[in-house]
Amino acid sequence: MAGVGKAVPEFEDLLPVMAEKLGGEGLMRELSNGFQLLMDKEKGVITVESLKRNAAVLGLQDLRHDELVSMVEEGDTDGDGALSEMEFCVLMFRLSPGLMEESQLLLEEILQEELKSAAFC
Ligand SMILES: [Ca+2]
Repeated sequence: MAGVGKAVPEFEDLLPVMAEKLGGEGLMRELSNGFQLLMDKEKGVITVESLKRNAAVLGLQDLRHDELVSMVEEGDTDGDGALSEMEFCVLMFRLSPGLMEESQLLLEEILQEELKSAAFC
């Protein structure tokens, strides 16, 4: 998978393994933990600044500022300049081509769960 998902190379190999080990719900929990680690505690979303502050936690401290910016831009589907938890999870899946290919069913299961829980918001 050369040249794919350069922004966060560590996740490419981890996600499919984690998905296999943890199942859909467990993986979602791990992604949620990752989100908590990276988010701006006051705003409850991931911003470029919060990414920069917390990237070292996930071993991403070597990412340049413009890479962090493009990571946020890439995942920011509603265009508010920050990543919500859902946007973050979707981005992680998109950055993990292996997971996308191998775990379509898993992803569907997760999205269905998300839709269910989103209905309560
Ligand atoms: Ca957003």
